[in-house]
Amino acid sequence: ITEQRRASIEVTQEVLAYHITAAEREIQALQEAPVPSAEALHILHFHFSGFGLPEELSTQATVRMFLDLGLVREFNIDYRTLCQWVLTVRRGYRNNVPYHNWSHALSTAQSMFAMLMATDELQAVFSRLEILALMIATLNHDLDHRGVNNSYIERTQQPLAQLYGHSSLENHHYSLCLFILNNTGSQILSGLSAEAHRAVLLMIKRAILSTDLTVYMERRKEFFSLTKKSRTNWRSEKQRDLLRSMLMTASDLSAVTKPWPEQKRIANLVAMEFFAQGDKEKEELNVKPIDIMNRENSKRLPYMQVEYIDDICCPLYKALSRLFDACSPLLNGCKTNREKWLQLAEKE
Ligand code: 5BB
Ligand code: ZN
Repeated sequence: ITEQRRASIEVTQEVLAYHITAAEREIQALQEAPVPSAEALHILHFHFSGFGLPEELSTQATVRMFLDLGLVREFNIDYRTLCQWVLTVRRGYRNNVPYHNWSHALSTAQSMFAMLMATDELQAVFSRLEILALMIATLNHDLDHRGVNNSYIERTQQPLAQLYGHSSLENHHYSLCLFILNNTGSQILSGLSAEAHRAVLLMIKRAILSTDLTVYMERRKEFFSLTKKSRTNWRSEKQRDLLRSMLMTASDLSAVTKPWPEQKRIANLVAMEFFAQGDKEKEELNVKPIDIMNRENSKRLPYMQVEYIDDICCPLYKALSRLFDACSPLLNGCKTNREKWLQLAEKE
């Protein structure tokens, strides 16, 4: 072994040790920080926005949700383990993706939290274990998103597509979620019995896979008919599973329910991500991207949002509001934004 090689190994070890210490310090800082109340963090409101929230506060807000839902107590979650788990999940998102990043994950989890806290009925429908599954699922549901959709991954024959065949991304998000839960130091489920552990993982998997919009479009018919005919029986596991998946989508798409400035900001991030994929398709695949991903259509964004709201978002928030009156602010926000987009579309 040469002197030069030995020196290079030493440098590598130093760099590694530095990173381990930095991560360690961050865990410790979160563990020792007093966590602001839900009121102080504004996470009980449907119009919450994480925009401009420092990263430390975003992780503290996550810890606060687990505390206030009684999950830490109920499942004997070790506090330091929870801190490491949250920080690892945060790091599992890519900062260079405009929309599908940690901020979207936090926003999705917060929407779920706000719905659960706003309605005693929802808390009565679900067991603590189901609530634990929903919170873990929302926070993890887009882990390692690359800013391109399933269709792009399939068409470019990436390993992910070959691995799963369908819902490639969502399967990947779940697989990473499981990896973090099994990782030494972040095993927040270690206090559960083997049976509860198995049950919660299955619910998390089903919840994350249900965030594929094509799955939502398929399953929502049954949900809408349930809500219209008042045929709900929440003792049925099949119906609760359906409700959990609809709540996942309602949380996932909640940007559309936010006050107008936030909705406009988010829609622009979504457009940025769509157009970047369109650019790649032009360059790498030599194909004309579909309308929503084609930069040449950027003028039609307001019109596309109206369609998106009418076809995908509004029906869901309408159905949810029929079941749970406390969710109607989501529907109202959605309707207000529709009017704003329509005004813009008509100006064109
Ligand atoms: C949505 C379903 N998609 C398969 C085809 C396009 N449609 S859409 O026509 O309803 C549509 C939705 C068109 C344009 C859109 O945004 C233009 C900026 C949107 C849209 N989708 N607008 C949003 O504000 C948001 Br949030 C979303 C959801 C984006 C996440 C969906 C990512 C799925 C990747 C597979
Ligand atoms: Zn999402």
